[in-house]
Amino acid sequence: MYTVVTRSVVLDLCTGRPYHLAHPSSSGTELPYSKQVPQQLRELVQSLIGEGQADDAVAPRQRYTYTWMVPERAGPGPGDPSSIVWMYHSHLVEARDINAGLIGPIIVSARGAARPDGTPKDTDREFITDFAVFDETESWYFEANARNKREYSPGLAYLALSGSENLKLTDPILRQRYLFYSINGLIEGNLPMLTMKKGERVRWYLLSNSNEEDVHTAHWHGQTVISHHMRTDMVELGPMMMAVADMVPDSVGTWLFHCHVNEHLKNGMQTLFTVIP
Ligand SMILES: [Cu+2]
Repeated sequence: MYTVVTRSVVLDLCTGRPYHLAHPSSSGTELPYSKQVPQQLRELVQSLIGEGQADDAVAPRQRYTYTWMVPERAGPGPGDPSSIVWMYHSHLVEARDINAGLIGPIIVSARGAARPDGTPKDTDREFITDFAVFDETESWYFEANARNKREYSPGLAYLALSGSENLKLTDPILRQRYLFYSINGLIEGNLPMLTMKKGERVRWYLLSNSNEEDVHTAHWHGQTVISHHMRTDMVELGPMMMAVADMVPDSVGTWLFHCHVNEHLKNGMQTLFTVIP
């Protein structure tokens, strides 16, 4: 009785590195896809990370459309809302790929529950928010930027040349300077205003990233939601978690939406949303 549709995501690599996309589970069986790669790329990936994921990769400056098959078991379960969220991300070297920014959502609606454009019929508006502590010292681009003396101090460039993965162990204070407490990659309320009308059926899809600091409590001011069959204004997210929350906003105004972990809020994991009459 649930959705069997095909969703696709285009990976258009403008970087000098190979990546691939996959579902968060190690097996990828919840949202399977199939892909074959050319021999030359297979050899490149094998040289980087071994045999296991060679077929998943996309070569630098190549474009590939991943198509996921969506079996019934990947659709909303009994008692779920009419649509749920999965996550895709690169995992050639998972921590570094994700901290370079390759992560995103896939929304699956129940069979018959979606409009032609894929949006669920029983909602008026959807928002996707990724609560992420990006660790720039884990990004592939940290060393490159340091080498080019862009954005970083000469001292940091020297450290980066010795291997950025060591920073976490050798200089946690320095690493802390390059943690970004973001929502959808933006900090300190720089997300474009999330705007909705009073009385609309608003569905929120929430994600989190995978660093050890990615333990979040998403909190809406001024409204309540239903999530996990509970009336609340908070949704708990552990590393790489996904959640859905339904809101019918009833308080007109501009409100704060933020992580309630003090250190995260203080460092910018907050944004605004507006409810118009
Ligand atoms: Cu948080």
